[in-house]
Amino acid sequence: MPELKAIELLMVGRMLPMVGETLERRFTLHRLVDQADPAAFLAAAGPRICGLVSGPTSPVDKALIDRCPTLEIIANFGVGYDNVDAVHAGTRGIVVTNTPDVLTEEVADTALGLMIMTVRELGAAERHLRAGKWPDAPFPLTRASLRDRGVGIVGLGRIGKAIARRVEAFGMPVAYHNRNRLADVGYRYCASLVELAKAVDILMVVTPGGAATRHLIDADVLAALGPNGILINVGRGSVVDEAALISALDAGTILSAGLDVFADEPRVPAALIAHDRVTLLPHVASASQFTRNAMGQLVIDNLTGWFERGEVHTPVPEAMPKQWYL
Ligand code: NAP
Ligand code: 8YV
Repeated sequence: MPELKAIELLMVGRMLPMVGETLERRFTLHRLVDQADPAAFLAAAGPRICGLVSGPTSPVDKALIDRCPTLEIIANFGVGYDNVDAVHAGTRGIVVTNTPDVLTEEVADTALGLMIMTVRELGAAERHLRAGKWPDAPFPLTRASLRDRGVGIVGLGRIGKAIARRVEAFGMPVAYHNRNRLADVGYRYCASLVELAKAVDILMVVTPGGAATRHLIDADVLAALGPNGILINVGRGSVVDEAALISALDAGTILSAGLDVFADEPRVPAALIAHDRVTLLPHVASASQFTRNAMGQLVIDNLTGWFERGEVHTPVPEAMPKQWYL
């Protein structure tokens, strides 16, 4: 077995402490955020770095990857890996891993919570109570209800399917849009997003980010969703054209929105914060100790498995180990 301590890893950005603490005990771990001069550090240590550890707020672009000529693996903390140039990593034979499945149910739970909060204006109702307004007036009846509403899921993958199961249990019809129609589900498939938005009252976005999904939810989709329509986004902020969303909320083109993700996190447009009907969460869909620890353990297992046995649990398709193709 190779001596793991001889292997140098670089953590890009901040991460759950247990990941760094465990990796530090097994490997030689450097943290880019601790370097006084990150560029000088990379120039000196890049040639020795065999593994990168990244998270959604830490971009791993072509330039960073190429600073590390002996890089073997990029282990990303998060199922979404739009922060990593996985295609470039793949062309260099570098394996990229993410953290699917272990967060699916948690994210689906949060998506349902966000949907109910938004539809029934529960955040605003709580603010009404805390502001001491209840003795003067009851909180107004909500314009929307889950009754008589259909849910359209944009991205019926692992998390989308877990959301769909929960929505079904609420007695609400489900439709979906993916690039590919699924053979294993009975939900209505809409080949276009506008068709899906016209067919439902709640649009639930749970696609990956990146160039292929940028601004999928644009002014046309919001217009198709209509004045009773509600947009929920637990995928990536980049999937929604935020300027078009703000205009649609201002104009009453749609009723409201519930957002866990934003285009420029952690910055959230003031125009969204000002909308009382909009429910805003600070990217917390997977953020329980239970689930984040499971994600962290998967990062550790992928790195340890790779350097001990040349095996990983969860490679992404663009950058898989060679033996997976055999
Ligand atoms: P997944 O199983 O890969 O599902 C992704 C789904 O999106 C697939 O059904 C895919 O179907 C669809 N899709 C991809 N590109 C599309 C496009 N251009 N147009 C329409 N549909 C498209 O991934 P997952 O595990 O469910 O995770 C989904 C995403 O959720 C992650 O990538 C991440 O961005 C986000 N996420 C957010 C949080 C949070 O904290 N808010 C937590 C976890 C995950 P086709 O390939 O057929 O199009
Ligand atoms: C992040 C997520 O991992 O998995 C994803 O794609 O967006 C989240 O679970 C989380 O924000 C880590 O910081």
